[in-house]
Amino acid sequence: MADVAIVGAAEADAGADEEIDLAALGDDDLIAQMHDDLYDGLGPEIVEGTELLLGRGWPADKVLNEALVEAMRIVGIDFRDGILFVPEVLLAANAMKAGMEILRPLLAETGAEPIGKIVIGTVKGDIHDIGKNLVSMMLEGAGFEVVNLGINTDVDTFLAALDEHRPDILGMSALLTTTMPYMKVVIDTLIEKGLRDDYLVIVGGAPLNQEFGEAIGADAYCRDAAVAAETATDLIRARRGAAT
Ligand code: B1M
Repeated sequence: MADVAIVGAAEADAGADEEIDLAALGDDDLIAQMHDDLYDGLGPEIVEGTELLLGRGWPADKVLNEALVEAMRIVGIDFRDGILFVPEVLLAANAMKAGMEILRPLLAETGAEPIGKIVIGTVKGDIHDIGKNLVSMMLEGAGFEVVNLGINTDVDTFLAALDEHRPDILGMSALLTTTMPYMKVVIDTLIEKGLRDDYLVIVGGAPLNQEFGEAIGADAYCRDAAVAAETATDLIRARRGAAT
C-alpha cells in the first residue's frame, strides 16, 4: 500500500512540474496562464508570456493591463483575504516587475518632445513601488524627464531633490491608508518654506481619491498611470499658458 501511495505522489509531482508550452496557447489561455504564473511568482514565465503577446502584435499597454495589472489585482484580493502572505506577494511583485522591464522601453518610447520634469517618490513608511514605477514609465512615454526617488521617501529627501533638480512637478505615491497622510506633511512643509507655488503637485495610489487629493492641497489626484501622464501634461500646459 505504502509503495502505491509513494508512486501516486511521485506521479502527482511529475504532473505539477509538467512544463506548459506558453507559445502553444491561444491568447485567452495565455493570459489566463500568465495570471496563474504571476500569482505563483514565476518571473521567467511572465517574461516569456509578455514577449509572446508583444510578438503577436499586442500593444504594450494592453499586455500591461490585461496580463500584469489584472493578475496583480487578483493577488491583491487573496492578500486582503489572508490566502496569500507577504513572501508570496513579494514573489508576485518581482514577477510583475520582470514583465514591466520588458514593457518599459515600449511604454517610454513615443518620440514625444520633452515636456517637463517630475520628481516622484513613494512616501515615508511605504515600500510599494510598482504603481509608482508604472506612473514613471507612462510619464517618460509622455515626454517627461523623471527623477525617481524610490520608496520610503521622507520630506527632507523630497525637498533636497526639488532643490537639486528644479522639476515642474512633484509626484507622490502611497498604497497604505497609514502612509497617505504623509503627503500632507510634505505639502505643508512646502507651504511653510514658501515653496508651494514653485511646483505642481500630483498624488496617487490605491487608497486615495479625489476628495483626499483636494483636502491635502494637491493640484491633482490621479487614478492611474495613464491619467497621471495626461494630467501632468495638462497641468504643465495650463501653467505655461497662464504664464504667457
Ligand atoms: Co502591500 N498592501 N503591504 N505589499 N500590497 C496593499 C496595498 C493592500 C491593499 C493589500 C490588501 O490588504 N488587500 C494593503 C493595504 C491596506 C491598507 O492600507 N488599508 C497592504 C498591506 C497591509 C501591506 C503590509 C502592511 C503587509 C504586512 O506587512 N503585513 C506591507 C506594508 C509594507 C510597507 O509599505 N511598509 C505590505 C507589503 C507588500 C509587499 C512588499 C509584499 C508588496 C509590495 C512590493 C512592491 O511594491 N515592490 C505588496 C503588494 C504587491 C501589494 C498589493 C497586492 C499590490 C500593489 C500593487 O503593486 N498593485 C496591494 C493590493 C492592492 O493594491 N490591490 C497591497 C499594482 C499597481 C499597478 O497598482 O500600486 O495601485 P497601484 O498603482 C496604480 C494606481 O494606484 C496609480 O497608478 C498605478 C498604475 O495604474 N498610482 C498613482 C499609484 N501611485 C501613483 C502616483 C501618482 C499617480 C497615480 O502620481 C504621483
